[in-house]
Amino acid sequence: MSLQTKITASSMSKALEEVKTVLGQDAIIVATEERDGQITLTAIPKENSKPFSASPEESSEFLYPDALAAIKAVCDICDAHQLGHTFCDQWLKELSRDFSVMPVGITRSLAAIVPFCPSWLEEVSTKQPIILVGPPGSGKTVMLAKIAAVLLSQKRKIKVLTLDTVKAGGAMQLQSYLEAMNQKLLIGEAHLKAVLESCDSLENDEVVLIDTPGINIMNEEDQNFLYRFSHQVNSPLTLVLAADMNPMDAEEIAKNFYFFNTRYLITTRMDVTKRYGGFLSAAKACSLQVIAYSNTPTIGEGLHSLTVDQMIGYLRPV
Ligand SMILES: Nc1nc2c(ncn2[C@@H]2O[C@H](COP(=O)(O)OP(=O)(O)OP(=O)(O)O)[C@@H](O)[C@H]2O)c(=O)[nH]1
Ligand SMILES: [Mg+2]
Repeated sequence: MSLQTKITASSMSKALEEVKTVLGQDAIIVATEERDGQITLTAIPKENSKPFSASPEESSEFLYPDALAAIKAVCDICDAHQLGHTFCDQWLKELSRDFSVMPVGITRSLAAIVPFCPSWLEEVSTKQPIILVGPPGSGKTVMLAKIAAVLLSQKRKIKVLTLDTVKAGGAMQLQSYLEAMNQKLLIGEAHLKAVLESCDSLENDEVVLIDTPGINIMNEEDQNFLYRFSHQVNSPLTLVLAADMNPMDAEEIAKNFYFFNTRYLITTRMDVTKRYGGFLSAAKACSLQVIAYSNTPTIGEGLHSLTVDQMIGYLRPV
């Protein structure tokens, strides 16, 4: 039986509202269509989406002598990092599956509710462009330059496009980072089609990188841009979120981006906060794969993959 529902409305925001009313706040858009000024969204309820899985090795550092000590550790972490009740309840529920073996570890259960994908950058394929999206000022452009630097250091070739012709100096910012790496920058939507088409014929080691303007998801014009853009690129997008966002805002923003085929998450500014509830809540709410983090504005350093063990290390109180 198909659980897909089609909703048609005269604008994107009306269609989204209707989808949320009919299928709930967490509904997932699987297809979009625009015809005669009408928007049709095909959506499914959250529980029918495929979850990502992860089963990391348990680090001996994060083992607790018994179930009670492990429960206390998880509750303390959730408290310290402003991870809400839903997050905490789901983590504890998952943790309870590990109570039959002593000592009790807490990493497997975290990885079961937040998908970590630390090998992403090594495995990134020529066929799939890296497309960074996110709210204004979240660190997209600096992150794109960091990814470019890492790929070049791995002797891979890059093709870089920015669509940020909105912010004064937006393209120039990226251009100056790329000039330091002796790389060209393509600027503007006029190049998008050709760049996307080239993905099929690129050599194995070449990767397409696309930077986008800051998107305020509360703004209808920005929503329309994201709708058109995600439709045109037809590849999963990567959300860049600052780690110092509060968890409720981060989750709401992630849910809105998820509607538009956003499937990966990079967090920036890990150096300016000690509370990491924001991006973890966002990742869990939409099963976004956490692929990397940044902890400095300096381009040549501070792009790291993130394993679940490292995450627990960050979360545990010193
Ligand atoms: N401390 C710190 N600052 C960062 C980090 N990443 C980015 N920044 C700073 O955050 C600010 C915004 O970074 P950008 O890369 O320009 O952000 P953006 O998302 O491209 O911004 P818009 O294009 O305006 O939407 C800049 O001052 C960066 O230097 C980080 O990991 N740590
Ligand atoms: Mg930018």
